Amino acid sequence: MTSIAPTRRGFLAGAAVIGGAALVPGSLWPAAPASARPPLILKPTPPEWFVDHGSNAEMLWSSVDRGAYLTPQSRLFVRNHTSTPVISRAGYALRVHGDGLATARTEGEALTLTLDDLQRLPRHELTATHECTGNGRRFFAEQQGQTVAGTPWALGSVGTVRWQGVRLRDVLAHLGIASDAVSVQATGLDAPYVTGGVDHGRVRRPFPIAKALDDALLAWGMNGEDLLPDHGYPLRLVLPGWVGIASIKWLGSLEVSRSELTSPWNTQWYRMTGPGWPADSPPLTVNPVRSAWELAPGARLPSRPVTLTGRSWSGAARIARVSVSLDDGRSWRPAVLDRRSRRDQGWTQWWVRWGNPRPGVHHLLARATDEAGRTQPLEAAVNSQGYFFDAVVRHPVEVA
Ligand SMILES: Nc1nc2c(c(=O)[nH]1)N[C@H]1C(S)=C(S)[C@@H](COP(=O)(O)O)O[C@H]1N2
Ligand SMILES: [Mo]
Repeated sequence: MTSIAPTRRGFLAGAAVIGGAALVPGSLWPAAPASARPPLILKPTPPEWFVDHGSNAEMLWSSVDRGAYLTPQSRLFVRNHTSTPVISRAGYALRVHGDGLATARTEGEALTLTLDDLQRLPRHELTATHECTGNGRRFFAEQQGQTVAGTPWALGSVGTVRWQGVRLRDVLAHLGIASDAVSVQATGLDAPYVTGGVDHGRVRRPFPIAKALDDALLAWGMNGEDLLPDHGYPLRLVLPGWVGIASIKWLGSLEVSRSELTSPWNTQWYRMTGPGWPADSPPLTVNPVRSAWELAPGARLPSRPVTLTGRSWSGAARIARVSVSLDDGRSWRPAVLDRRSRRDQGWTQWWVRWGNPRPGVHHLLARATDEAGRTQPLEAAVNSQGYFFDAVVRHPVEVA
């Protein structure tokens, strides 16, 4: 597709309205009225930084600043089920209800908390890696020859950011919860998700009270800035280390319950399904171990010594070691970890010196192990929705 950055996304959204125009070279077409159709993502997503997957935008690893530990908000991937809503702080309030509150409340009589109310509670900051469950999905096909459904992310639906907000446990302590509360359901304020002719309602997912009382955060900030609309302004949930879907954006309500809550986002999606998986496989929670090189696929390198860099991360623990192979898996050696830069539950940066790159196409491999002893397999467990591709990715480069 021709690149028409930086307004490409807006152009395509408009072009779709005038009928198939997105397939025609851009320059011949008049600008569609800006009001024709709201864009799916609001921040700029130029092709030097992002791959356009419609309502989702993938960070290009080749665009990552090797000197920066945190992912700037402008560079973070976006994953929207529908489109980014614009919500004003002034009109915003979080609704909390359910029979798991100390004084049970129905949805109709929910407690409400404004952002000012929340910001009077003790503030908390946390660095964590934020990642979509489907990160790496395209490698099921590319590397394992398997057909799976979903956005064909390479490895760029991930970032590491510092969140600012309040702990959910402080909010729940403030409101008072029942001693036998077991489940919390978070619901977004974005449009109901309709797919295959079925309206599944608003994006929502339940999680155990133990996670709510552990490290869950209600975040209004990222890297010291207000959240951008695309990332959940004015308030989102953050469940550190867990699959991205758990961190509900534009948080509209929390239901606290004495019984297990469900939603299609933990029964139908974000579970392992397909041949070989049990019908009652559990909802996915903690992210696996993954690694990426800070290079474009097929990057051209000169045939002289070069330092290559990358990052590894895990939802469960810090990275203990990373092994790399520069010869398609024949020999392995340790990468040098930068343990000083990493913080809290963020990723680990590493580098390796390649002393004698010979002309030709090579595959670079990186395999990390976390401090919980979890390591990347050589083959990922196939599942029909393409979640958790955690295998070592063969990254092609061309030495000229
Ligand atoms: N309300 C709402 N929350 C949501 C989503 C969504 O579409 N709507 N997408 C989820 C998914 S699948 C992911 S991976 C993350 C992406 O967060 P980001 O777009 O801020 O990177 O948000 C999650 N929270
Ligand atoms: Mo996701």
